[in-house]
Amino acid sequence: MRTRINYLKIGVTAALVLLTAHGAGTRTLRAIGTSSEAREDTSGAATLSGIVKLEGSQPVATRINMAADPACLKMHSAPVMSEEVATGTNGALKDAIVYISDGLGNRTFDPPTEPVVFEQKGCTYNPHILGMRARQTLKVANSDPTTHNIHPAPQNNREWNLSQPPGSSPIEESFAREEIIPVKCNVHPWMKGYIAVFKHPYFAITTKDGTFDLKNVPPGKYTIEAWHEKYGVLTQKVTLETNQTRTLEFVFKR
Ligand SMILES: [Cu+2]
Repeated sequence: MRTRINYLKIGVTAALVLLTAHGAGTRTLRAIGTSSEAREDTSGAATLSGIVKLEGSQPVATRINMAADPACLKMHSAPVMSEEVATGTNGALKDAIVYISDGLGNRTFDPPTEPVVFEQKGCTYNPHILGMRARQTLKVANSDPTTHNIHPAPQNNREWNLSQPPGSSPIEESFAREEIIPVKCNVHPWMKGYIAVFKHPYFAITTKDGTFDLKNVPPGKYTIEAWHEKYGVLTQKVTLETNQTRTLEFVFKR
């Protein structure tokens, strides 16, 4: 009985720690742009915003079967759907990454000192796609009462593969180079996510309304890419004048 109470205590403490960590992470994600803006010279900077859409009949989300791990299954009262393709109204596409792929020249950008948090929660990744900067600290948190094995599979960075039992403190790692890295869990085959690493702050991940905003972009000629895990990459070239606000639309086809 005593052991059980201790386990409960550990569980509650761990949950509180992770809640705190997650809260901090959420704030960090919002703060990335702000802290970078503060450091960079933003006079004359332009804004590039727009929307990513999926044209054609809208895909039906597939249901994830978590029966292989009862601890995962127990955490959900409603069906859990795959996040591979998620759309909003009028074909708005969620979880596309829009970023400057060329045109920044030899400008360099210091990574934010705040970490980003990639959380394993309900045996899924939260967020499904995490954006971060090269050399920024990544904290991988396990909020579940089951063991996960986080395994990013990069092409251009060091690969690692770590087991994380319930109640463990967050794993701290970082990636040195730009890359969109697939992440999987070796315990739960349905767990799939991505960590997108950039050496500059000009990237955005679309929410359910499909929109993106790249703020404080120095005037110049750029190649902008929109990436989606299922539909690939679309590219557009754009010239941004001083203080200009431009909009772009990216349309993936099924
Ligand atoms: Cu897992």
